[in-house]
Amino acid sequence: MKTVYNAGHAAHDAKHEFFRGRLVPAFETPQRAQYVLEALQRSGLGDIIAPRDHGLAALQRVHSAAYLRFLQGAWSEWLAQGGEGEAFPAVWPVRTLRSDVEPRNFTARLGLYSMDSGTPLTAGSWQAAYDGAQATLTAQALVAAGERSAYVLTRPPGHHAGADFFGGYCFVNNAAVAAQACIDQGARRVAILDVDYHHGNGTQAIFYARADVFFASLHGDPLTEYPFFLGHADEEGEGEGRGFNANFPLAAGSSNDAWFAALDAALARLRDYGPEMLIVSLGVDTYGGDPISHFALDEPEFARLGRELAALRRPTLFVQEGGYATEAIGRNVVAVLRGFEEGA
Ligand code: SP5
Ligand code: ZN
Repeated sequence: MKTVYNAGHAAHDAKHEFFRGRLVPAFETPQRAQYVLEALQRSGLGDIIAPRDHGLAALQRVHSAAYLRFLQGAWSEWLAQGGEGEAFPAVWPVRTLRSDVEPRNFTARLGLYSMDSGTPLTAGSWQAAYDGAQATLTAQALVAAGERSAYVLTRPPGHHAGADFFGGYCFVNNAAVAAQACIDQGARRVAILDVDYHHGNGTQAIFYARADVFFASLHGDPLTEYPFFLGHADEEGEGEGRGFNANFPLAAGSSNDAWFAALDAALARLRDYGPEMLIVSLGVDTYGGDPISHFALDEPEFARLGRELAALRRPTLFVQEGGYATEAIGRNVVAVLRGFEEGA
């Protein structure tokens, strides 16, 4: 399996995030990708190649023009209004406030285009996220051209980013960009399976009213786990998309047996759907040792995940999402990809 590596990822290097009233060291760090890269190099899994630039148009297919303009200019605006350090949102248009009028004030726009205060925007955030989407499009093209599978090694991750907001460490929704690229190349059915610990609220929202992209997600129950405000089992899609969204929330602390039972249920839905391509939002924050998550997967379970995904027999694109146990993330990702190759 080839890896497309976004070597520009380290341009996004947030040092801190807000947590319980303090700035704590960021969990989503450049070291994460570095460790995965080293594990891949040791694994002999396949070539590690550079992205080709496919341009901005594919991002505009899933994100609003206003949001992308905001991201591109955000850092210079932040500096211009006296921002020091990393840009943290501080005010949001919640219920009863208007989000249909874009304020001129930068702090207001930072809130309008975000969902949490845990995702600092830095000097290189846009460039790293843009490069990550290009890496994803490069890998999507490989699979569309007949490769059995490909893996995108990138950060920041993408699945919390919606059409017009960032959050959950995510800025550009790579999995959504790839799915839309498949559709724009003529696919009629694409599936996204999100196995990150956190519900992929951005991806779900982007495709919620559509039948051409099936979104299925296994995740910590939003009653207690981030992103809290989406990811319940009764979210089944709307309009033409009704029946094409499937959530499998699991209580924090769930066993591996419970997790694989949910995986089997999700895979059954995807098998019935019959997608032309499978896109896997591959977060490995389901690892038992993850510092911000509460499932119990370990190397053998990650290998089993890979084998079960291969059994779907679909061209498969893996896109890196979360995973914060830095020293274990490489081993866990390699276990999934190796398991897939064994099963393929
Ligand atoms: C892509 C992805 O996995 N995003 C996850 C975003 C989670 N943001 C909330 C993190 C809360 C940090 N909790 C710290 C617990 C320290 N014991
Ligand atoms: Zn996550």
